[in-house]
Amino acid sequence: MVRIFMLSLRRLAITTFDKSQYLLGAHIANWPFEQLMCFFWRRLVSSSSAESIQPTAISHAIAEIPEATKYLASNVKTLGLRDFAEMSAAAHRLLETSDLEALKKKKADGPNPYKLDLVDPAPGPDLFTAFANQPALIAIVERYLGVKARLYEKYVWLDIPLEGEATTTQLWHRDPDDFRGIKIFLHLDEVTEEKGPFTFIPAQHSKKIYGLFGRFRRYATNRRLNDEEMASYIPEEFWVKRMGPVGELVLVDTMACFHKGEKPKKKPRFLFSAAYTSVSPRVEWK
Ligand SMILES: O=C(O)CCC(=O)C(=O)O
Repeated sequence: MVRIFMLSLRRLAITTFDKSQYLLGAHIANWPFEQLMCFFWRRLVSSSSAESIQPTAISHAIAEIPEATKYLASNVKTLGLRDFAEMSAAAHRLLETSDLEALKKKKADGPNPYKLDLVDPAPGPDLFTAFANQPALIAIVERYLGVKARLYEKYVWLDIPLEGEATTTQLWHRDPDDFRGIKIFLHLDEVTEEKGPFTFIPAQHSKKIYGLFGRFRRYATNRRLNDEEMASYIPEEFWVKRMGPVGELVLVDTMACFHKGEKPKKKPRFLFSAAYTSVSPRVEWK
């Protein structure tokens, strides 16, 4: 009975939040409102006690993701990330030893055939998970989220050039996973224009069009936009393309910033990525 009551409240909280954001667009999608909603959200839907959502590593954060832009561009050295060389070497070994043709076949009929996963995204006892869970990264993420962070997936991605139109993650979108959430995109090889860089629109520009189309933060009904459509709302001069050498990374709130991976033109892009939400995200991945 209590469970049904809590689930109904959860439903109500989601609907109210989405509806109000949709109707009022950017005006209501501001920090105090989000904080208030997050506060009630976690208390309504989470079985976690208040202590279990407290950030753990926040005091060690050596950098901050600004609230206005909701992204931080940096590199592994500046952020003091450890074990990058080992993680990168392991990723490159995987690239050399993986059966890429078999991976391509496996992905061929799926929604994003161009994105080859070289590791299982689920966190596990491996060095990719350990890299993503290191205190220096968790501290920055928790400082931004304001609550304990959970790594929900990590990726070693090879994005390959394929014929055809841009699709799924190659179109402009925001992620639906939680009210606030961070993804990191870390170069395992130099990223150039022809490899299809990660591209995003900082939050202060993205939020101008939250209320213009689709239902706010709803994956299923959220329209994805091609470049032409996006340019008609937010001019290209506000788009940020992440190109640069090995070890560069960007931490982005992908729930708040429109983003996409450009279609690789000639060469594949090799990237490490990790995604963090609160411990009780609004969308639970299976
Ligand atoms: O491939 C990329 O750079 C972007 C991937 C993406 O859109 C996502 O992880 O949500």
